[in-house]
Amino acid sequence: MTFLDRLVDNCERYADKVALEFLEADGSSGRGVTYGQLEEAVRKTMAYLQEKGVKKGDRVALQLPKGLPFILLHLAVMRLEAISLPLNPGYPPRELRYFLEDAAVELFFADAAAAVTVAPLPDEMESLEEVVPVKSTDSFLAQVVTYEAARQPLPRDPDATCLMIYTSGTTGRPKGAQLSYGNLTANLDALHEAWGWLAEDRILHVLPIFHVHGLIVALHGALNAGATALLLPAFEAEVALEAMEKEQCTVFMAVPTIHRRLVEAANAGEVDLSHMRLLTSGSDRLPDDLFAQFQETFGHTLLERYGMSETGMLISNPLNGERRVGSVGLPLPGVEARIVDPETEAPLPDGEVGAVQVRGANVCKGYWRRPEKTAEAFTEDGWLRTGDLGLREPDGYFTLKGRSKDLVISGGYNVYPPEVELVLAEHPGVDASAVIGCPDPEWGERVTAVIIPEAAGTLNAEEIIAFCRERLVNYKVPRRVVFVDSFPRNALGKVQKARLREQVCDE
Ligand code: MLC
Repeated sequence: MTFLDRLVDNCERYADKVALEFLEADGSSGRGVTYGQLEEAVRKTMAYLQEKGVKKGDRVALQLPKGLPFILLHLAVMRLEAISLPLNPGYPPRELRYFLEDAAVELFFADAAAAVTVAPLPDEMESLEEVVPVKSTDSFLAQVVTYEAARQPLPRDPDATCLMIYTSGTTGRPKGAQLSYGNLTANLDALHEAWGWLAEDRILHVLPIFHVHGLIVALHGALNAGATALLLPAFEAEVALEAMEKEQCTVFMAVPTIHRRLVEAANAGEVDLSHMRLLTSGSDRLPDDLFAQFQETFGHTLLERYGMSETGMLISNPLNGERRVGSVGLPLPGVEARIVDPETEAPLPDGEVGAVQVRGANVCKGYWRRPEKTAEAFTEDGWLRTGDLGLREPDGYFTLKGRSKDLVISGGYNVYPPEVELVLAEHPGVDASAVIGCPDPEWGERVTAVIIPEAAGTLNAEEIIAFCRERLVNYKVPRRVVFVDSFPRNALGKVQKARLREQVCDE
């Protein structure tokens, strides 16, 4: 049994209940899809994909806006034992190309607006058979309704990969974390229990659906519970607050940047969120001041949890019990977490800061076609090295204390400095660069590029930002550029980023 069995059961059990409602950008009501309609449309989409030749193990990339076609394709791909590869619609051609090539994608669904740019790709890429432009929900549905609903049995192999999420690392190039049916099922079950999901829940969904947070935790979480997801195409604080109230929502999940904007928007007027029962925060550390301000403003205590693309959710503050400020809480059912010495990897006593390692049925089996990266990421006895530092309190709560990996988190998105540094290295005026995160009240961290120019006075910040904009998705583009003559380096010549942050960030 996988989460897909549960979803199909829910579609029968709650056939007439709204599973998804796509709100308009201003929060007004939009298209509703019942559980019964969802199942019918998924089966028709499966038949449509089968006709396109999709088979077990194929990679199907979805670079589509947050809407019904994305969700139908994603579910149908997984039902066919193929692999869903969601992609940020903001990826410029260069980044997109990398993902399609690396994952050896066979079929690519693209937003029609990008279709002209991507149309020639099948001629240039060996594996890619077809690019299918999707114009609108109506045009997509008009196409799939003509198919006879597929009768394919549900996937049975828990170890097969059904979802691939790209994440980066210290070497700069992103790699695909292979999540299996079993991984997702274990994590959905754990969260269902830990957060007390109810079929009566109504979640206001404001996150992008190309990441684990918006896609698995929020969207699948709701469908797994037989609940209703009300999806906004993008986050806008006033709209979200109004929609939560008007729609009498009970659940909301977001990142600290979003929670801060909600607090700021609510301070301007009266908001009653007494109908909410669960508001969670993740993807980045929740600052203590925001935890308190949120409580004061809304009378709700944010439930902070910790996860990553490779694992889904790992550790969470409890639904009932102490939600401890500054802490990410207790390991979820079925998840083991430990703190080890970063050098020797020997377990450390409670209260000592070390490297966080995790193990459990939710943890991915490794990276797509990167056995050496998989071997680096896991210990011999199967613990995943998260790259985060933290400590365990004597009562079992975990607190994160920074990172050993070179990573910047901006507005809940991970930015891997080596990826940005590779782009900067291509600029003819850049001799060397180091990308760091500087603390920022709005974004958590601000991507900052520190550059040694080829010749002093020849470069300006605007030019560098424009260069990056053409080559990187928006959140990776440096928000600040600083020119220096040299970097602090250690004896091996490696840039000391901690020292560089001290020198540059407070300026
Ligand atoms: C948008 N911009 C960002 C940005 N998001 N810049 C830096 N960091 C970000 N996160 C850019 C925009 O392109 C724009 O650039 C400018 O910042 C201001 O835009 P905005 O309108 O204020 O931003 P907005 O579109 O409202 O987006 C902010 C946001 C969004 C917080 C709603 O970033 C967001 O949805 N974040 C959630 C990310 C997420 O879901 N992460 C989950 C990863 S899974 P310009 O130059 O065009 O003006 C994971 C595992 C786990 O980490 O545990 O959850």
